[in-house]
Amino acid sequence: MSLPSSSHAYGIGLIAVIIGAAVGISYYQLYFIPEYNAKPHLDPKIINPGQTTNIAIVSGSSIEGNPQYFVPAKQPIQLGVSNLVVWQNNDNAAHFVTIDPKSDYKDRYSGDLDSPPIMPGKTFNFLFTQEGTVKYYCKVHAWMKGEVDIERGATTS
Ligand SMILES: [Cu+2]
Repeated sequence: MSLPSSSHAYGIGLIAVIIGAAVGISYYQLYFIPEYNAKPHLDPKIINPGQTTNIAIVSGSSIEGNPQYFVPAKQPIQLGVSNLVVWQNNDNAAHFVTIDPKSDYKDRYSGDLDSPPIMPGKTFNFLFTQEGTVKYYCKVHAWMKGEVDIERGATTS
């Protein structure tokens, strides 16, 4: 007498568990994973800073012993103010801007600092969105080294 009804309840319970699991998996795939992988929410001032910071790749940089390569070689920038950096290649050879592999800086918004070849007369932009010290170099001219020091800007919360 009680067996059929308990078996029926068991069946309903099992269906509820299956539906619950399906809902849970769907939530995980549709909402949790995309949210987890999404770019961080940033202060709009960091995404669109008021100023750009210009770094020149000077003429003769492909020759080791040139007086300068990246100018300024050491560049402070402020988040929300000047964190968009533009490298301008003023040399007659192609150059790269690549983060030093020993650096522990990893920009969650912009990804890796690893430019394509920057041709003569061309520029390369990178938006730094976190505090830190970034040492970089040119991967075809290892003597070309530079540094960007990203500091908290006055306007950043
Ligand atoms: Cu180079």
